[in-house]
Amino acid sequence: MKIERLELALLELPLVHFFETSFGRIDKKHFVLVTLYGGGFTAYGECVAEQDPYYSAETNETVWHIVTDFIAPRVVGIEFEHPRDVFPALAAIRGHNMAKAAVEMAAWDLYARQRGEPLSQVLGGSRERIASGVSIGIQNSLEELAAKVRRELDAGYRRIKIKIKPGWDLAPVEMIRARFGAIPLMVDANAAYTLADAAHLAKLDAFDLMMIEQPLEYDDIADHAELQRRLTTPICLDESIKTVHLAEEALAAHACRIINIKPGRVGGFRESIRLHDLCAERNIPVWHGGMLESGIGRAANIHLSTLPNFSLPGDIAASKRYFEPDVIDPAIEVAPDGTIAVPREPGLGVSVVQNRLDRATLRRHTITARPVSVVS
Ligand code: OSB
Ligand code: MG
Repeated sequence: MKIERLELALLELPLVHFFETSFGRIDKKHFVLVTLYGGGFTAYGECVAEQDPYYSAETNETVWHIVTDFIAPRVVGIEFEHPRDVFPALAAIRGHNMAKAAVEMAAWDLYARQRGEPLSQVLGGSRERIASGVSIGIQNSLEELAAKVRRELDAGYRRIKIKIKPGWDLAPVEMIRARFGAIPLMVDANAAYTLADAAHLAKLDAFDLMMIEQPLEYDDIADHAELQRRLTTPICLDESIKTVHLAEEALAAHACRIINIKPGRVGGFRESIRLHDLCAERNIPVWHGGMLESGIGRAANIHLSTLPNFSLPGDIAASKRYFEPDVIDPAIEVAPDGTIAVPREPGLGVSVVQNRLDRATLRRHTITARPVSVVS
């Protein structure tokens, strides 16, 4: 498989509803889309970096820089036997997993399209449908939160996750339990607490949550281990699991009992599969995280979720919760039983609407092979 050309585009899509986490509120989604061309096929990789370095250190601008100056010269014009060889080819570049993942995931899509197989099959997955959960951002009031929870339960979603932060934690959980009973419920703090809050967080134990996601700092394994000793609620790590190696350290330290997999965070599909397999070996359930992706990235997440150890519903919901219209048509929908069908067409298996992409594009850059394909 030869990658003949790489295109970068910076897109802006309005969100149907603002999304607020402990690090802030956004009402538009800005992301970099990588398009690869090879053998007459076009493939996509949606980057999950954001405009601000709040979830992770990467931003759309660092992605643009790293892909243009360091990743493209190592992949464009190069022959790869298999997309699993792309991540190792980028080993000289430290970090920047979201930039690497966008290119690597597009390479898997290109490979799958060339073989005429759905991405899920190439990744080694076998499910035909995946279980869908929702992530509900911080709201302006408990009433608004209750209305959202009601709507998502009515739509069939299989678990509800709410974002929490100091000042918006016990009350929303208490309200949901009081009004909606024993629904599958979890919380995500996006690193908003410190170990000094351990006694406060332990009050959440009374609500029988499925898990608490990333309560403490994004690079703090030891404190999570200490916190887990003080909680009965399982800790799930998101931000902290930046590499498979860090996951091994976190599991060895008992810093979490569940892991959320986002391919962008760990450098793409190859590393996600390794992380998935590591967790399977250790009896650690995993679920697929979300980063408010457009239909392109959402489809990629669906395909990866077909692997067997994705045993809990992921943050992969219907397109219309985020974008109306999405950049793909038909949009991704959730059935009344809270599941999503895995696309069966080759590659990502969704149809990108070019004029919607064009309208959303703020900036574009094309990179073709250099005359000499050796990186000095
Ligand atoms: O922590 O899981 C997170 C969105 C942006 C950044 C981080 C996170 C999220 C979500 C949204 O929770 C999940 C979704 O795509 O619905
Ligand atoms: Mg999270």
